[in-house]
Amino acid sequence: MTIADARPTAVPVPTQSTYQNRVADYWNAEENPVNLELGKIDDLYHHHYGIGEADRSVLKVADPAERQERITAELHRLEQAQADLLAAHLGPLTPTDRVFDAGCGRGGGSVVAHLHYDCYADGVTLSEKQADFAGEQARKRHIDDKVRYHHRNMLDTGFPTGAFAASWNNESTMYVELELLFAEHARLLRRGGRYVTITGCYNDTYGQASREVSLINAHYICDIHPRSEYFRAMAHHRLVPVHVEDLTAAAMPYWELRQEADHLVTGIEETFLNAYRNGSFQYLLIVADRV
Ligand code: SAH
Ligand code: GPP
Ligand code: MG
Repeated sequence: MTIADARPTAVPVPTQSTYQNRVADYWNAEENPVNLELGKIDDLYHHHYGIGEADRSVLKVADPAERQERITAELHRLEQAQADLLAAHLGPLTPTDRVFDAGCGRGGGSVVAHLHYDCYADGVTLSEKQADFAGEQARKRHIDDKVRYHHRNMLDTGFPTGAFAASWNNESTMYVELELLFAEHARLLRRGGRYVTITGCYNDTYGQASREVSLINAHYICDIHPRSEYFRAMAHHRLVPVHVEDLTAAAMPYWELRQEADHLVTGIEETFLNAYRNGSFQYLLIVADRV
């Protein structure tokens, strides 16, 4: 047989990869109190971590029920601060502008952006359950004319080219190949549009991914990228950084408080703290212009 005869067997390419199916299963099943109890406070449901100094006096509240409630509220305040920081970097925007929330979770980030700018927002998630939940939240707030959620792949959204004034990934870049991700953001953003990400990356200064980074990957079924890959892939896709901030120190108080929240811990807290402390992992904000 010659090479010319060796025809490949025709295997149909699935529209969603095996990996993406598994990610969707995770988010369809996810019901951690650390996410639902915090979200219930003001119906802003986040799937990201928090930043800023924590008020640790909540740990000293004598009544156990009140203590739990105060810790929950404090963690939510820190997560909200992270969402507000990201939203602040999207602007300025006008009420006719449209923004894209890539990997939107239960939808909190799009609501926050809408509250900041009164803009249109489109959130996409691989989880049908999350998209339904987020859509219901928008209906309850009577903002469903401007804030919409879609069960879609952020790498292949089907949205019109150049239609978006801003877009972001809040802790969702570690589920995709960055070259494919930034190609889609660059396509969707108009020239002069703004891209923002807050994400965890591994620190190339310390070589390859540490054991802690691997544990985090296994816990969430994700694949944390090295810091260098962000800038390389952005440069390939006309995304030029205007602001980069290492949020690692600002992220630690959240984890230190969460570690002591017996009613909310998931078991990953110590790993995050070790990863930050040993320098192998960083919490990063990147703001870029679509040129
Ligand atoms: N940005 C949100 C949620 C982060 S959790 C927040 O800050 O609250 C990660 C999210 O990424 C999940 O909703 C998951 O469904 C989504 N996700 C992962 N891979 C995706 C893909 N390829 N397309 C769309 N969403 C994806
Ligand atoms: C989502 O938060 C977690 C991720 C998107 C994956 C990992 C993020 C990194 C920065 C590495 P969550 O709020 O659903 O997580 P938890 O249930 O632990 O609060
Ligand atoms: Mg959470």
